[in-house]
This record gives sequence, C-alpha cells and structure tokens, in this order.
Amino acid sequence: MTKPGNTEAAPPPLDVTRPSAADRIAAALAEHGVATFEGVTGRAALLRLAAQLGSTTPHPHSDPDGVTTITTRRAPTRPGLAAFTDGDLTPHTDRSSLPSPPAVVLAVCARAARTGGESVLVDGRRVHAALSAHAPEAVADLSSARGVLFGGAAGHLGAIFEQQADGRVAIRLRLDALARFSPRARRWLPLLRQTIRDHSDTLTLPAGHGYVVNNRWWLHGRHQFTGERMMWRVLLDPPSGRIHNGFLPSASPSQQLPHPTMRNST
Ligand SMILES: O=C(O)CCC(=O)C(=O)O
Repeated sequence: MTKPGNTEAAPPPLDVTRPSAADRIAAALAEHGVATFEGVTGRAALLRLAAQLGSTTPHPHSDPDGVTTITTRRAPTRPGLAAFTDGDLTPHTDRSSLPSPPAVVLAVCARAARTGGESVLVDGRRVHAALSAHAPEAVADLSSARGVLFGGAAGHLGAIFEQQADGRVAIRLRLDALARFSPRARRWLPLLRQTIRDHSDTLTLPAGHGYVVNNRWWLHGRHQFTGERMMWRVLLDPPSGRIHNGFLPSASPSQQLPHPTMRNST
C-alpha cells in the first residue's frame, strides 16, 4: 500500500495452492469487489483458478483459451492499445464499449518489470462517495445516460455511474481517446481524474501474484515500466447471482467506508 491515508491492515494475498483458496477469493470478491492472491505457478494454474471463479469470456486480443498476454507488443498506432505498450494505463473498466462489460477481471503477473509496472486499483465506491460529498453536481452529470460514448461510433452511449434497479451503482470508465464526453460530463474530468488519483492503491506484483476485481466496482490500471514485464488477463462471468453489478453507494457521503486496503504485496 503506498498511500499514507489508508492505515487499515491489508489482508495478505490468498495462496491459491491452499485448499478452498478459490472459495475464499470468490467470497472476498463478492464482499469487497477485490481480492489479491499468490501462488499461480503458470498458465495452467491461472486457467484452473479462472475456471473456479467463473466462465471465461473472450476478448479480441485473447488466445483461444481466453487468456490475453499483456506485453509490449507494438507501438500504439491506434487508440485503445495502450495496454500493449510500456506506458501508464489509466484506471479503467474493461470492455467499456459493450452494453454489458464482463463482471470480473482476473490479472496475474507472469514476469515482473525491471522498474515500475505497479498495478493500480481504484475503489469506485470511494470515488463515488468522495464526489457525492464534495461535488454532487458532478455525480449527477456523470450519471447521465447520454454522458459518454465509450469505444467510438459503434460503442456504448452511457454513464460513468450507472444507477441499477437494486440500488447499486455500476462504474464504467475509460479516459483514453476512445471516450467522448458530453459537455456536461467533460467539465468534471479534471476533478474525476484527481479523485481517482486520491483513491488509487498500488500493488507491486511479483511473478505468480495477481488480483481479481469486480469490473463494475473497481477500476484497474498500471504504471509505466521498463523491462520485459508480462501479465496475463482473463475476463470472467461468475455464476449468476454471485457477483453484483456494481457497489452499494455509502448511505451518507461522508461515511467512512470499510475497505480492504491494498498494500504493496512485496
Ligand atoms: O498491464 C496491466 O497490468 C493491466 C492491463 C490492463 O489493465 C488491461 O489490459 O485492461
């Protein structure tokens, strides 16, 4: 954990080689929207863990087994490919251009960077609570159903904070060139970016360590790096009803939220 404000003890990463580890990861994911783990010894172990958490959903860049290998593959010739560079990747929702993005993102470090490359996780519930407390108008504008076109012309027109019928709020965000904001939404982007920075947790993941996040509750990204860093990513849809679409907003904007604070896992 790198931010001074968060002093709660972080739960240690769960060891996937221990009995019932997948159940404990699934339980943490359901309760907190996030879990960290260690002990993934290779791609086969990654796929075993993924199969215990849900069904794999393919990505345009994934291999037939559903795993996307994230390395520095190419210069960013067109927008949307920043993951395959050695640059910063702003915290985002995966597959934000789909009407229903996958519920869960599972990411594992296959090879650590020489320098940098820390994973960045952001609790959307905290971002929403902070904005609700200090700029409720921003939350209103960022909740507009026509506020953002995600993913270009054929993408999804929607809100950053989507109100769900069950009272939850589902976050959907990308801040790259494939997001187009309405004037009302655009005026809050500097505040939104700052609030995201204020609520970013960073994790240095050695090989075999990883995280799993509820894709509609937590944003994920990474810092720029040097070296031959390699991550594996799998998008998952857990069995129906196990993972909720989004987070329950805090009852009072100033309420302290219980939070499984992330800590640097090295
Ligand atoms: O490189 C990473 O650690 C994360 C990549 C990522 O966020 C993504 O591909 O969506």
